[in-house]
Amino acid sequence: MLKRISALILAGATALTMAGCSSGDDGSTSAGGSSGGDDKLVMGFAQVGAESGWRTANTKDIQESAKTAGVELKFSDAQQKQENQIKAIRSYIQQKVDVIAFSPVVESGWDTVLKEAQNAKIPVILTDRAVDSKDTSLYKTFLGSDFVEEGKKAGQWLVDQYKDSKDDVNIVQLEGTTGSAPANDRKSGFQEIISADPKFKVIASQSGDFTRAKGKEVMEAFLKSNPDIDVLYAHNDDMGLGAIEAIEGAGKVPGKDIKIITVDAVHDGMQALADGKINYIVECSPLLGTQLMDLAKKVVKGEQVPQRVVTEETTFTQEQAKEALPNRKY
Ligand code: GYE
Repeated sequence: MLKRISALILAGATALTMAGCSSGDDGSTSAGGSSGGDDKLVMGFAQVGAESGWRTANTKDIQESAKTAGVELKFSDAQQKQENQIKAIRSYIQQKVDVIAFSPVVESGWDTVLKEAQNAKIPVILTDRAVDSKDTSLYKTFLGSDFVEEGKKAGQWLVDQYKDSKDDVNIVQLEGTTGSAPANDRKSGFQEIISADPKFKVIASQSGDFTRAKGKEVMEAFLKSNPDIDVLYAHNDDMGLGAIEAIEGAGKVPGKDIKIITVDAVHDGMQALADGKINYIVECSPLLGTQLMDLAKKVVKGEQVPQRVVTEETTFTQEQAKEALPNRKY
């Protein structure tokens, strides 16, 4: 208990440092609450932000899983800015947490801060998104989806849909955050599959930063400059949902005049799929919390863990979405 109180004081003292790297109130919070927490494992988690339904579900799951696992969680929200995440990680190093987990907003530029964590002997777990550091000893493991595979699944659905058509298929793409692993990989996986047939043409592709507002804005611009769009591929549900508003605003019918493929399968996306406004969703599960807590405990004990833990996920058609919706957790 004493240790817990002093940890709280320490958290309070470092809140000042944290204030510079987050929106303020969510700079550093503690979850946990199980009794007898003398030797409680302390995790510092540097989240990307709150840009999408996926992220909200992921944050909730991590916070709940920490509680269940008796892990004290220090949580920060970087508002999609790498410099904020770096500050949060440095603050966790100063606080001497037992383990640092984070979901890197972009892939590049992490070597220095990861080296600092390594020098301080604090193990790091990558959650959800990858880094492109050559030195893989800078982190213990990477838990998350295979984004290239997700892009391939999206491409394969399209190839199957248009297998009997000889006409060109004009595709517009709403990319995720520039430089992020899911944007890079979902784009390349998709491209790899559709490039087998030259009738598939990506006529416009731009970042919508994984948000609904940006998805809408960019889709409006696409619609203005391209009168003949057959397909929208959005790297997440939120951008797809924003784009649906733009399509309806332009007097077209989403899901019919323009076929829509998205990634994630969060509740609002699944609802739009069941309603016929989206045609296909590739699932990306945000429920990483339980596995993350297990890995953290092992890593802190010095046990061996696999270098890569890939999340299991599926795909949904409109019919499958209707069936799955009532039991969907997020
Ligand atoms: O698909 C998107 C979110 O990194 C897998 O980030 C995650 C992505 C997710 O903003 O909705």
